[in-house]
Amino acid sequence: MRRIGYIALGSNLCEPTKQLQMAVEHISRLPKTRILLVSRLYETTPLGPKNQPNFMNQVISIETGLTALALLKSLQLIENQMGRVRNLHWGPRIIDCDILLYGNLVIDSDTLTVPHPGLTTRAFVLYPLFEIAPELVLPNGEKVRDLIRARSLECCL
Ligand code: ROI
Repeated sequence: MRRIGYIALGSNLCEPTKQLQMAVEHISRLPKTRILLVSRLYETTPLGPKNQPNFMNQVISIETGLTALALLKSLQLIENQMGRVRNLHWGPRIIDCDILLYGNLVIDSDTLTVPHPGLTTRAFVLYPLFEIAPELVLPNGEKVRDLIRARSLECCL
């Protein structure tokens, strides 16, 4: 079964713009997967420790025949191939590829939570998501449009 997925990308190390480009290229080469839409890049101030560089953030949509778990594993492999090292919690990173949404599925397992728990509160995710999917409705019925409007999110962009 093919589903529409939304992936958030973030980087604040080693030329973040290039890292995001490379991540999109890697994702475009995944089996049974094609990229539908790519948001522009958003420069954002870090959530978490402030003594790190600003982030570049982006959201893309894909159509994929991979299962959610296979997609997660593939994205983790891409992160590792691109030199991501997991050390500081909420520290700087070369690349982050997070599954925001996977079709209309709600997944709450040890390894994967979808929709992504940060989706509804993080401006650096909501704005690029809204750019490429202004009419998007979450599995619980919430509209991305309303999340941005109602919370009058402090804009970190
Ligand atoms: N802050 C911003 N602005 N963008 C991110 O992608 C991001 N990713 C993270 C933490 C460190 C929580 N902060 C972030 O993982």
